[in-house]
Amino acid sequence: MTTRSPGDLFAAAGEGDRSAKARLLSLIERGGDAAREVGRLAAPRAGHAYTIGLTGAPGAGKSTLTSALVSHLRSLGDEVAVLAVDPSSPFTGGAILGDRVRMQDHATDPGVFIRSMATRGHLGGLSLATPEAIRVLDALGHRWIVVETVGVGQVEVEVAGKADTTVVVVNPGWGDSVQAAKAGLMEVADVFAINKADRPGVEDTRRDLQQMLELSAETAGPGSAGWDVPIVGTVGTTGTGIVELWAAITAHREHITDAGVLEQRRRFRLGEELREIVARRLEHRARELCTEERWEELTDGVLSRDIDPWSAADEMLDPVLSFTSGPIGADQQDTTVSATPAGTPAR
Ligand SMILES: Nc1nc2c(ncn2[C@@H]2O[C@H](COP(=O)(O)OP(=O)(O)OP(=O)(O)O)[C@@H](O)[C@H]2O)c(=O)[nH]1
Ligand SMILES: [Mg+2]
Repeated sequence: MTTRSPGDLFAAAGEGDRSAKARLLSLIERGGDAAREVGRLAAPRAGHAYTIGLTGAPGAGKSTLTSALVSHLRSLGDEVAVLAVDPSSPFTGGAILGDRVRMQDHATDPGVFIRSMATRGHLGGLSLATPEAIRVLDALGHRWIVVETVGVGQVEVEVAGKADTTVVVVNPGWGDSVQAAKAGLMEVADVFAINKADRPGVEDTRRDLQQMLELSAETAGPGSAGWDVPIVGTVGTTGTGIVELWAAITAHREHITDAGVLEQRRRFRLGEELREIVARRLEHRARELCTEERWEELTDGVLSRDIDPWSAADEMLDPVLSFTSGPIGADQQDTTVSATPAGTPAR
């Protein structure tokens, strides 16, 4: 395999080379210096895409619904990228089998880009790789990016909640909405899809969701102000309800755009991402500078109560922190650097 630099890959992908695009996402998946280089190239070009997250229990019909949404968007003449985040499977270097089957209809459509992503072993994992992959797709000109994540596990739900509009997919039947609530999906839902609405129990599920939404509205955070979460019945396999689902998504988009919530959400998300990068890099550096034996010794010390966790952490961090040269930013107002490189249009 020829090794092209991230810069070359970006140029090629920008001209429609799909293998270059796939390669960029592989670099993100793998992490490390190359991923960082890709991230640096993507950031100034990104900021124009709208992300739609689909999440829910395994088998709820997320991929089927995604495929139906893609068909709908294509019928409107729009292009779309799909990122299927798969936390459990090992590296696949492309589509996982189930999605390949369900997304088959779109496989040869140049207006659709589909990619599965697994991040086992990646430092920072899903929570850092997903926004990075989205930024790459955004930088390459995709305006609609659909992200499918399975809604189990704290990290997965967090990732799911980071889309601009998050659709939570449930199924009819007793208990499914309760499961969704337990998984923390009530908090991230901007739209509910009761998929498999060809089965009985849709109205019961709608009522359950409605009740839970009313309860959680009392504790809802800012971002949700004035938005009544719509509940749409869908049959992913036939496309029934897809027009309504898309209408609910675009209504939410308009609502948060008009209310200024979109910018607020994006800033919050970036703040979280930055915090995570700083934490990961600190840990990484601390592990480089503190010997493995000392790290283990301190861990044993905490176990035997010879040292408390805070003092142990201080010692682990000491070689990192002793390099600091004083507070950053406090006395540097005059030298503030613009975050926008020359030649990049303001967003
Ligand atoms: N009856 C019925 N079956 C559906 C519907 N939507 C999806 N299915 C079926 O449900 C099964 C799971 O669908 P997927 O789209 O793979 O579900 P998923 O949520 O992406 O699953 P994972 O990615 O494995 O978590 C498939 O056999 C689909 O054909 C629907 O509206 N009605
Ligand atoms: Mg799926």
